[in-house]
Amino acid sequence: MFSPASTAFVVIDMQGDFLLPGGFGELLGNDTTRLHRAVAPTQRVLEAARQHNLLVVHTREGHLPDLSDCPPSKRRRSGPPRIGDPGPMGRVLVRGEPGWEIVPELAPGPGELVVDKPGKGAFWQTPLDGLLLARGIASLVVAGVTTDVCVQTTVREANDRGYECLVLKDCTASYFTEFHQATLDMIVAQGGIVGWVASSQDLLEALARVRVAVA
Ligand code: TIU
Repeated sequence: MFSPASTAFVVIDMQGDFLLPGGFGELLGNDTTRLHRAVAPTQRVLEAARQHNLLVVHTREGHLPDLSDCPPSKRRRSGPPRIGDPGPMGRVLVRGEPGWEIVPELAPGPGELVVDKPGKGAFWQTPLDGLLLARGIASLVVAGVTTDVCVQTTVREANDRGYECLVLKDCTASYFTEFHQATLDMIVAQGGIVGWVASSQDLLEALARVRVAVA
């Protein structure tokens, strides 16, 4: 049971480096249109989350300009171009560079949390767990990219910390269609071993019912 007061909407890494032409993802040979299709549904849920006063959390994957928070193993396996190398959108996955910014359609609003993370998971070396606990959050509705990398890692981290997670299938996306579906299947397998999956429409309808119930 997800109650709006104890639910956060978590939007993972909706950054130019993953979503836009000229970003890291495309430089690695990926088709960014596969990811960009998650932006419009996520925008609709973001608007609804704001209307219903859900806590909204945005995450950004990125590294310090001196790359001191980037394990050499991660950098070695990150390209070419590698993390920190120059590209059309600035240095790849470096904090403060144009490609690291969240895309304008999903820009964080006033009062929303923005969590910078050096890893794939949003809990590793970030204050996220403490921020959620301090606000009484027990459930996460999750959007973002990519389903099989940062979304999956974050949801597994959250599950181990006791959060109920609902992943929105049309608000997440992968460069690999089959990995997107496989990740969603893995999450709900064995009675929800990692969490739950629904469409953004399911969530919007549920939120509308809550509003009727409290009106
Ligand atoms: N945010 C995220 O998923 N980072 C990645 O590196 N994803 C890839 O799919 N490469």
